[in-house]
Amino acid sequence: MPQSLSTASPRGAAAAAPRWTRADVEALYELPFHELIHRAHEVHRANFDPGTVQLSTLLSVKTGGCPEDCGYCPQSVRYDTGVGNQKLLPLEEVVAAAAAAKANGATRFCMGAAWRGPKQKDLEPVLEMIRAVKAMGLETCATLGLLRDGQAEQLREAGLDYYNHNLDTAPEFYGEIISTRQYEDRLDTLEKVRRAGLHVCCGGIIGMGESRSQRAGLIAQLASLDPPPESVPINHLVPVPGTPLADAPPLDWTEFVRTIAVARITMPKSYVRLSAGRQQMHEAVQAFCFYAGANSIFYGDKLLTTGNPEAAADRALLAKLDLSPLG
Ligand code: SAM
Ligand code: DTB
Ligand code: SF4
Repeated sequence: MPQSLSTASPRGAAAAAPRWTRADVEALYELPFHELIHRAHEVHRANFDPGTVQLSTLLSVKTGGCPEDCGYCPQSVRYDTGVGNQKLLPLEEVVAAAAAAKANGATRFCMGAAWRGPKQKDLEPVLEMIRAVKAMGLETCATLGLLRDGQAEQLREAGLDYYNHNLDTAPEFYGEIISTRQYEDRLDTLEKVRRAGLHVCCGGIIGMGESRSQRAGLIAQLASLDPPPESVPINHLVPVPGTPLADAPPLDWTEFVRTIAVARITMPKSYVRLSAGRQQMHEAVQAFCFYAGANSIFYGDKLLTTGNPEAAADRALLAKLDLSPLG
């Protein structure tokens, strides 16, 4: 067993910026299932209150009509998914949704737009939304695609706390899922976000037909960002009819739980979000994910265009598991 596995720390743990190689991460995946989630839970307890889960509510402020060709995404203009091309939501609707999210117990409000990236004229009204949501006492998050120079700074000045921008999969699998942009473009935006002083929310999608080694490649990339993202959304593919990944091969649930555990061990101080795909996931699997170190969820009956468990059902699930929302 490599040295790194006996201590649940990466090679060169004494160095300022630990790096996880793909081989290190693959070795974690290979551990016996219960050994892996036991280790992940220990790391979780050493870094977080294991009885607390952070709640983020999503709102799609600009839905559909996206020129990109991401093979998983119902919002691409290239796929016939029944998602139309809608205009940017008016500020009042966003404020009303944020107020409802806050009243329901969410602490963070995430605004998503189906853009390759915002033009300056697109950004202005989103800055207004961020100012308004921030003034309500919520943490703010936005996911708007690739950013140009200066845009991350404008978002920060408007009161944005987190920018979500996912690497989605391993570098060598990326080209099989998306052709309209490169992995490097995503890394470049993440760098801009970090330099502007925003918190980084960056994760990926599991279950797109990638191999275990490619799942490990994604986690190694995320864990090697310097510093690692504060928030790591692990999405289970929601297969949407009309998208190229509608018939992706099913993923065994243990592989998803392993991914959560591996994310927890390699990014011990990050919030690991059990993200898309919970509506299709048995509660028992979600419970395993929480035990393995997931400590954040999307909360509210909709993700961007697809469903999510009802808020009341999630409150009941958390209560059954004696988990409390982060206040
Ligand atoms: N357009 C922006 C972008 O691509 O960064 C922001 C919105 S985009 C919908 C945000 C993320 O949603 C994607 O990076 C992907 O991880 C996730 N996502 C989209 N469709 C999904 C699906 N069918 N299942 C799981 N996750 C999905
Ligand atoms: C993330 O990692 N997952 C969220 C959020 N960031 C923006 C989006 C999930 C989208 C699932 C498909 C849909 O609802 O359209
Ligand atoms: Fe567009 Fe984002 Fe969907 Fe890709 S994931 S098609 S960039 S909305």
